[in-house]
Amino acid sequence: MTADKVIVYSFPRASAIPSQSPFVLKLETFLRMADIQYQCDHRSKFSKKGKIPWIHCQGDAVADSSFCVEYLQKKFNRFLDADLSEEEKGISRAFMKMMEENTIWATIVQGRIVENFPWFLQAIHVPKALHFLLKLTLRRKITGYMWSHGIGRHSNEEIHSIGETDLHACSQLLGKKPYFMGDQATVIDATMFGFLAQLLYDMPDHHWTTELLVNKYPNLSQFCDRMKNKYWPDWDELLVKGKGGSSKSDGNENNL
Ligand SMILES: N[C@@H](CCC(=O)N[C@@H](CS)C(=O)NCC(=O)O)C(=O)O
Repeated sequence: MTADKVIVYSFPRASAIPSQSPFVLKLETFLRMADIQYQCDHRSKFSKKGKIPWIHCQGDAVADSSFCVEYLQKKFNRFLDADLSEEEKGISRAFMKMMEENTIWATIVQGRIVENFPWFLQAIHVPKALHFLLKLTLRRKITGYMWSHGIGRHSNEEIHSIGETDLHACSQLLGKKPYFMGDQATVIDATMFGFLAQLLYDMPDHHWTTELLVNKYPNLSQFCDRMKNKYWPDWDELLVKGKGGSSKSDGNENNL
């Protein structure tokens, strides 16, 4: 790996989407939008805070995707939100945090881990022999997070309605615009893509969230396709074919 490149620590690539972590997909999308060179380390190395993603850049280690985006904007002088008004910045902030702290649990985590754990294990290519163990460890840990958050205390129907209400709000905010804040892509678009793309491209078959995006909120699915085509021309090449995610590093991914 080259020392002057940003290194993104992440999970192995997956077969339906370059990263099944919405936070990694958000960060990589931001790097591509800002035209910053980066390389991924897919060995599932967690940050000191115990989370993925995190980055190394010119001797600095930065953990948390939002702190990474903040740091990178300053470091490379690429302020994607520079033309937004203070009101637009406030709206962006609120929607990004809704997605990262609320919608994620009601849609991605509920849909993959709580309701379809066997599908999830298959999607991350875990051998069958380990399924029971992971149900006792990983699934239990994540349902514990949901309990502590509070959302895990609701019924499945209530959780779905929270997710749908959030997605409705996203669809309303986007409206007919190409990007969430207008004609130019800004930081909120990286975040929205990181999360909505999970729902559109990598959920169990006919999942209610995918159906919502395709049938009820087509502006959101068109947004995902637009972002994917513009910033991820190498999307298909990065997908893992066959068994097992790629654990090698891949570089120059943002050479568009
Ligand atoms: N706020 C963090 C959230 C990152 C996050 O939750 N990552 C998950 C993977 S998608 C993780 O590392 N989970 C491990 C754990 O919570 O134990 C960010 O924006 O980077």
